[in-house]
Amino acid sequence: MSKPFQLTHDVIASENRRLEADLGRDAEHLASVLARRGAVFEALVARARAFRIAVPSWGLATGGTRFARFPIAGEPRDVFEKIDDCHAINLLVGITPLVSLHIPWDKPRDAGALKAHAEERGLAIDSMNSNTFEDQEGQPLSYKYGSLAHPDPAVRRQAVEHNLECIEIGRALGASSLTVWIGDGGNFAGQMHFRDALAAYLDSMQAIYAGLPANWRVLLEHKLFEPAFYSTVINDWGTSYWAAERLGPQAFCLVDLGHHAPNVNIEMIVARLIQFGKLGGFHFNDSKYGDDDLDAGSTKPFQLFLVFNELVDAELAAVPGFTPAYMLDQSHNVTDPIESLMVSAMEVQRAYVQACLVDRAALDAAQEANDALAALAALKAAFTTDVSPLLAMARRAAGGAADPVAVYRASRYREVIAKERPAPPRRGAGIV
Ligand SMILES: [Mn+2]
Repeated sequence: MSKPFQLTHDVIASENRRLEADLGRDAEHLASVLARRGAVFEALVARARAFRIAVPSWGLATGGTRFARFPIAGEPRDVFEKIDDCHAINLLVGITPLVSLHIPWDKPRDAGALKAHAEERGLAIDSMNSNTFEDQEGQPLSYKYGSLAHPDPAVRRQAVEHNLECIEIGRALGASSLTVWIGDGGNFAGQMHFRDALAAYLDSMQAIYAGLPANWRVLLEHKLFEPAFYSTVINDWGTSYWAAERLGPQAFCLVDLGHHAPNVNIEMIVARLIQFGKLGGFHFNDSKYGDDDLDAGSTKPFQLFLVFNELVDAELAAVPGFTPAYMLDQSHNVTDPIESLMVSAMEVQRAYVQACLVDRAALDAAQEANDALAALAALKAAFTTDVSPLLAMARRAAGGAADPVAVYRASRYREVIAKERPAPPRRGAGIV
């Protein structure tokens, strides 16, 4: 069998040459604008290049809604092909060498072979995601009424065992964290005893925590609603923080941007978790109504910038233990998932670089002087700066594409892999 189609640096370089003259002029102009503000273009390129965000294996196939899923040709049929698509993404954007896996869908027959497959492509597995929100074939007990917080200890035990298995698989793959989101909750008032359910969750999580390797983290993901529409067990950051605090120093909170009520001040939640030493990571996406799982930065880019304003502030202040993991968690229903993931990774990187542009001295002075207008102006000056040429230069310097979507489309990657992957993909993995 011939080797699967791969994008190459040669293809990327020839496309980059086409854009070279314009990019050079745009970058020069931006560098002079930044210099007037005391910022150094090359230093920001270095920070942009050092930025890292993980791609979710479950985002590589077309997503779906509660109503339907419309697959596209060439979707990855197994975890090896998912890694191949992640490789293409990382070659083009240069900031996504990490992959988050979802068990059981990504459970490898041979963990060593999968690890080698990823490493050969310059990729590493970062976080293992468990699934107890859907039943699997052959599974003895159902998660219909919950998992880690189920009233029946036998169901809880089964869910704990699954999470411990995720850790074992992850250990063989070189992963470093377990992300736990549960669908447990109630659809009706009175369905669930709030305090008993949370106590059961903590008890189950303690058994999982006990199985963590010493260098691992467990990331607790809260969610206000869905699939349960009246109450959820880990409903908000406060409950998540309470659980992480009780579990111990290897437990942290994960913020999925879509898992809050509309208009909640997420950047403030981020600041609180930083201050309390429990911010473990993010699932980036965007939303207009609920957990829409739209592409990061597509709907509320200012909110994304404000989140990064808090993150960069903590980075500059060298807050002890501040090493959050950045991951995408999206559902791509009407776009090519590879294109959406590339654009989303770049939008998160854009928010990071824009936050790096904030004049912290001016912001501090405005806050000291209670000058609200000047404080907002300091943020807006950074947010309204078009850093696109800087990001393109950073990608180019890393061997990536100045315009990743243009190169991807010119390479006809989707059409070629569609021929190489004729069999229909398995029904998609879960979206959390
Ligand atoms: Mn999530």
